[in-house]
Amino acid sequence: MKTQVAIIGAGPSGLLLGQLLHRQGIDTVILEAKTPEYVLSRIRAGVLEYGFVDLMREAGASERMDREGLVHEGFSLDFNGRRERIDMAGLTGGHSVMVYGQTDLTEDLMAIRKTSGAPIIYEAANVQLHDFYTDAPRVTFEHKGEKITLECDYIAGCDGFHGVSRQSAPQDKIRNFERVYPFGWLGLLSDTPPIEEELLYIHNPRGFALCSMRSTTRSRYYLQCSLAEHVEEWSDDRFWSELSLRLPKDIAGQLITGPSLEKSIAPLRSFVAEPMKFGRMFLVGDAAHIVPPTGAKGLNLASSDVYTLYHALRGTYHEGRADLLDKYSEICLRRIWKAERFSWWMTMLLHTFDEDPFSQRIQQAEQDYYTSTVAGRTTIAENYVGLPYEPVV
Ligand code: RFL
Ligand code: PHB
Repeated sequence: MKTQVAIIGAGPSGLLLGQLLHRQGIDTVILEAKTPEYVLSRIRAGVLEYGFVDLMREAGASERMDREGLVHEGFSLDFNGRRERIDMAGLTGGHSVMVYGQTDLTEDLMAIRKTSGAPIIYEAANVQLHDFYTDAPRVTFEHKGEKITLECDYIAGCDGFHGVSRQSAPQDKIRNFERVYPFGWLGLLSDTPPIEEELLYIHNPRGFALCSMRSTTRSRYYLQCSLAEHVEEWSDDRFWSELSLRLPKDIAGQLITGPSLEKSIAPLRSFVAEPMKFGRMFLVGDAAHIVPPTGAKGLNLASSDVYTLYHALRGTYHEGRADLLDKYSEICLRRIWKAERFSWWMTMLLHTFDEDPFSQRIQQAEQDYYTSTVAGRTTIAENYVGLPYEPVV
């Protein structure tokens, strides 16, 4: 089997990259370890930066998103009952975000891949990357009991944090940066109308809470929880009563509860691997970096990596610009570290820590300062809508 770009992983990164390259006449084969149903069962992101929205349009994959996605021009922060709205559009010259679930977006990209006829192999087992420091990289895998070799020009490692691509990089050539946080997020999805029209991030002595949504009839809520807790210990009733206790008092009565469609706990982590290029193998999205979800940046960073690799590959194949791929890592990392900083900072600003009194007062001062000045609110707004993508030239 032969292709130009072998893509490992059919999450949003791999599918979007595949579609953009397909439209440029560049051949790809996508290898995915799981089934399509499994990939779609993971409930994750919901907030898309305008840069991601534009890239979905460029990929010709935006029809349903443009029809059903909710454009949000602001969101609110609540500090123990003191509410501050961040007017994203007003503070950034008109930028907004799109609320549209990762599940729907992945489903759209899967459907387009199917229509395009470009190959995607689900349940590819024992995927291994070879010879990516030569001009003839290979990927081997097993499918339906058969051992298959895929020859290619380049490998795009879009296989998430636990994938094989990052692990295949030579250990003496990679450096990892990491921070773990002493809590997780317990998420619940339900077919109930959202408590408010916009997202609400809540700092409360009982712990952080987030009111988000997927549509006008489907809500997504999160609670800060301890890492020792198990999801089975959280009945729906327990979740709703804890959320009510953390909601601002003036709106707690408006909460509409219902049976959960999904409930899960995610640990919070910051992680970056440097570099993101190893010969002819490139790390993309969660394969290279993780952020705590407080800034809604994970999927959006995957999108800017895809944008950069797509433009570098297009320049290489269509204009003979071999230099562009060498810039991939540095262009991506400049944006990644800024999003890492914002996600870390939002996490520190909004969660409840078991901290000394001095640190607690500093947190209060940060909350106060950043929301009471135009400069502070602008900083939050411009990071939340997404910093601009760097041109690949
Ligand atoms: P994914 O989505 O993990 O997809 C990787 C794919 O690779 C497959 N794979 C393999 N395939 C072949 N061989 C192997 N050896 C393989 N190993 C793995 C996997 O099965 C999978 O299908 O990575 P990708 O595409 O880079 O996408 C990243 C995003 O999924 C992630 O950043 C976001 O979900 C993060 N995130 C959020 N991001 C946002 O931008 N906005 C948000 O509002 C937001 N909220 C969230 C989030 C993540 C969360 N969790 C659970 C981590 C909320 C939560 C709770
Ligand atoms: C979500 O809707 O899943 C979501 C929204 C905003 C975040 C994190 C997650 O910061």
